[in-house]
Amino acid sequence: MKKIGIVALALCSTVYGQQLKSFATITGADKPADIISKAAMVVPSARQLRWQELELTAFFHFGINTFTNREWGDGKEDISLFNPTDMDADQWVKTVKDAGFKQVIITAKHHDGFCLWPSKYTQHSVKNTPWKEGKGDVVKEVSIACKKYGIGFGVYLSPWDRNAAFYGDTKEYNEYFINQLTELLTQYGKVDEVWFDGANGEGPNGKKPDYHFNDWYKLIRKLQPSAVIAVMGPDVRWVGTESGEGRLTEWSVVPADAQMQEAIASGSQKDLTFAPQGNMMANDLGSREKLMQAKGLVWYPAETDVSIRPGWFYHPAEDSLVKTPESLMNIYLSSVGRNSVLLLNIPPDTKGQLNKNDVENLLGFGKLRKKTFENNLAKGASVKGLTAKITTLLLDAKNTTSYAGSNTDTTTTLEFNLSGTKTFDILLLQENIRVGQRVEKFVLETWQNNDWKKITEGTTVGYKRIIQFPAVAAAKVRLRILASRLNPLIAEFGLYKSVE
Ligand code: FUL
Repeated sequence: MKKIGIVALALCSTVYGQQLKSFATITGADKPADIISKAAMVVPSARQLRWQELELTAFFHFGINTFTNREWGDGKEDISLFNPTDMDADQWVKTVKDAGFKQVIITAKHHDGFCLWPSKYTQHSVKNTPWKEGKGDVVKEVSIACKKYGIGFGVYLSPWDRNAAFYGDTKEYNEYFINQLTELLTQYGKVDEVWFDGANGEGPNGKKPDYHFNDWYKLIRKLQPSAVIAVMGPDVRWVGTESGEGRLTEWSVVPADAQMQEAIASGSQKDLTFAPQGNMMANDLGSREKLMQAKGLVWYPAETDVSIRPGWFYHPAEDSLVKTPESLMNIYLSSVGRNSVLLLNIPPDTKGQLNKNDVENLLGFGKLRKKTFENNLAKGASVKGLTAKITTLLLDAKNTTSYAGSNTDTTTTLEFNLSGTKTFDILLLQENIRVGQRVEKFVLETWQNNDWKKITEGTTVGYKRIIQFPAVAAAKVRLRILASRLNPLIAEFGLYKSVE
């Protein structure tokens, strides 16, 4: 669709005494093996790491479209229609928090240009609506609720603005955009994510403005240095679908183009903006083959956005089409379980509340997920050749501790003697991404009738990999890492039984 990522630069971190960075350059002198080990040493920046560990973030699409029953407004709507009868941002945030979500993003301005906060720079905002006699501020109410419930707060600000009369004028529009962004970044406390969509239509003068992304990024880094900038931004990329399905092979390290190399060489990488190489929606973004053609490498992880309903905005006709807890669980498995963060949209209705069907299914999903993953059946297992202390690293539910194996071997076999026969149908793996993403191929086997039998297999792991398969009973299982970019660093091994 309209989301093509643009990447800027990243931070350095020290892990186990090594200086690890979220980008690397490749020179003509690098041999294939050097490129692969460089890729394995690229790590998330602090802000990317915090974001990845959230796992679940929520989107609230709310605005004039909620009241016109549309998905995309044209900017000409009568904004006196905006009048939530019982606005309750507390209910939105409490619900998602109770369902296990760790951050929210509010559509402060969608493509129609209507602002959910009383911006000084336009008349097309809540300040000119009957809601609270023009004294309301939805962005503020959401930010207050996020603080109250202790979860992250993010803003969606659509670059495409179908209301601004000067939208086609690059200079004027960018000034306007910077002013609006400044309001959002200075009036609501800490902002944890800024989400830019890639849609860019024509203004009334038939022209499309150039978006001055670099200026926007600099402003965000200055005013909210810990916020990730998503989709049309340097920190987080769009997974490429809106179905809730991520890639089976999902590398967080992808090629970046030559501009990055020049900027690093000139020592100006702090202001760097560079486009990732090629199509970020392609199926293969980070395989060995792709890396061989790269000029640079960057940590650029995937976010999977999907709506709980068919549309992004609330439509009464979709009340019966809210995704069930089971379907949300499948989405969790195919997004978070495929090395991505889930951004689930739950659109508030014309009352200004989440509809009861959405609330019920969301809480149902939260319960189902909790129940499914509350009991790691591998807990208490011993691992052949490992001490109890090392074994704990694999089973302590912490992705910060990991089993490293021999640093001269890119394969590993972990043979688990479970405490008795266990029945399971889910495998969960995590790598310690603080030191990079390495695993390329793995297989899970069980010991049955005096032989090892393959149960499931996969390629990448990254932050988290979850695979569901037909239930199997076994007392002995083994995980074989068949290929890895450096010695594999396995942070977690889990076996679970899905809830009936
Ligand atoms: C899209 C937009 O055009 C949709 O309306 C929605 O906001 C979605 C999250 O991104 O590109």
